[in-house]
Amino acid sequence: MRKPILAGNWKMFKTVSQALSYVEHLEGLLAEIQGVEAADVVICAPATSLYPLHNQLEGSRIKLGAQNVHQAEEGAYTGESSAIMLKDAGANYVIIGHSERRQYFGETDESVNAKTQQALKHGLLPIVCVGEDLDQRNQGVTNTLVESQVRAAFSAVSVEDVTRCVVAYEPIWAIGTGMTATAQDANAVCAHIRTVLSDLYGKAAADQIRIQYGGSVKPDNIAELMSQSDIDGALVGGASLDPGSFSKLVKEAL
Ligand code: G2H
Repeated sequence: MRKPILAGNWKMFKTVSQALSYVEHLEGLLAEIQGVEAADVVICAPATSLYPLHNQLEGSRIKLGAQNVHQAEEGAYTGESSAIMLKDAGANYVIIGHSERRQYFGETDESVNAKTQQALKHGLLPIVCVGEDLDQRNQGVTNTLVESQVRAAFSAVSVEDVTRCVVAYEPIWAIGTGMTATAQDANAVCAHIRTVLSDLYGKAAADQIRIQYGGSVKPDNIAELMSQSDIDGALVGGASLDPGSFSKLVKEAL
């Protein structure tokens, strides 16, 4: 009953011309996949490519996402993009609190919450990232940590708004490393996230919220991940950079 969502996170890759030729290629490949309309396919591109992609993708099944948003309406924040700007440039979704943003740009649970509220206010659908590092996993605090990240991210977010959000569970130790959590381990954390959401918003709302797994997702491991009860999609980095690989991943996910 939850529509699968496969989102490519290009990170800091691709010029405008590379982005445009990629989506042209991806569109053709997706058109050959039977039943592709059963899933949401999203490309989270660098801010520089959003508007050109938006123009090229008019009427396309491919949705656009940004990779970050500032929490203020506007202001003297050199180098940042507001929710209004991203929406205007054609983004439907925005990744918030990716571990690379938390690690390299000082994002905290508080800023993730402020960004989530700001995105929702302007009609962007947040993809809120949570996940533990290797030390935390080894200490056995994964569920506790992820629970506190989820509670903080959605603080003061209404039940109507939370059902528009996507949660991406990305264990940091599995990002770009080739190490993937087993499908069962990933599902156990995603199920815990749903329990936390149910505690906060009730079971009916929690059952509507899509939870993605992210971290070295590839065409050859997506099917097993998608067969799990609480995994509704994937946030895909490396394997989304090539349209052939990403379209194969979408096909295997259905
Ligand atoms: C995790 C993921 C994309 P990758 O960052 O969000 O990247 O698939 O390369 O591990």
